Order: sequence, then structure tokens, then C-alpha cells
Amino acid sequence: MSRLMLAAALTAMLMSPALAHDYTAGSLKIGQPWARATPKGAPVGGGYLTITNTGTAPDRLIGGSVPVSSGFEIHEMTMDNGVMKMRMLPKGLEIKPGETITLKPGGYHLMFTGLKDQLKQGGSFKGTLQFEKAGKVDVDFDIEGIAATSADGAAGHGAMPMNHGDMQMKK
Ligand SMILES: [Cu+2]
Repeated sequence: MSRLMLAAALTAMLMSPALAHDYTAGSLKIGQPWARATPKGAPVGGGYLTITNTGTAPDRLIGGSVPVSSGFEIHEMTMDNGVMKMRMLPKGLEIKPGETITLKPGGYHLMFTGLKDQLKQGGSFKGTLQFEKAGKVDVDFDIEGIAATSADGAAGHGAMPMNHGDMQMKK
């Protein structure tokens, strides 16, 4: 194989979604953090990931930070009489022993408030998650399409791009 072809093959391998980023912190396993691309000028962005607790004691995601935004909140989205409502979880998100929590569009999510840069599909950014027991965990968020519903970038059937700015914020 030529040097050039080798380089191309290596690049393809490194970019392959099969090599998803998974992280381990104590008894927590964190699967492929990702974020949705945002329209230009959007004030907020959404972040998603899975957290599995393989231990015997509960832990709690209590916060974090990303350099692309000034704020970092943990939110829940629920349907209330046919209206999508979003609320901040001031105590964060508990992960019970043996449980896997999936943060995904339409459910639990990270909310990056005071977004400084547009999140562009295909890019990535660093972030830090803060857990009550496992402490701080550094992760990378991959930026998927604006209507993506999962980390592999697939847009779900009937996926609805969410604009948090239009939603009712309930404190
Ligand atoms: Cu939100």
C-alpha cells in the first residue's frame, strides 16, 4: 500500500463512527456524547449521551461545562397536555446501580446556554461532566445534523428539529 493510501485508510479509520468515544469513570460508563448542530445565532444547544452505572451505589450527574457556551444545565423534556415542556433539573440526574440513562432529543438532555459559537455538523468540542461520586470526566462531543436523533447521525422518522428558544421554560 502506498504511503498516501495508508494515510487515507488511517484517516477513514479514525473518522469511523465504529470507533465511538466511550468513557469510564469509576463505575460509570459514558457512551458517545454528541450535540446537535445549531442554526446560526442560536442561543442554546443540546447535548446527549448515555450513562450506565455498573456499580452498587447510585451516582448523580450534577453539572459540567463546555467551552462553547457560558452555561451548562441538565434538562428534562416532557409532554404536558400535548405541549412540550422543558424544565431544568436543579439536582441533576440520578443513575441507579445497573441503570442506563439515555439523554436524547425529546427527553433528558444537556443544555448549553449562552452559546458562543455555532455548532457545525461534523465538528466536535470538548466538555467536562461533573458527577457527585465519580467526579469530573472529560469527554468529546461530536456534532451531528440538526435533526439527528442519535449519535450515529441518523435522523429519526419524522424527526422534528427542536428550537429550544420557542419552548416554554418552566423553572
Ligand atoms: Cu433544554
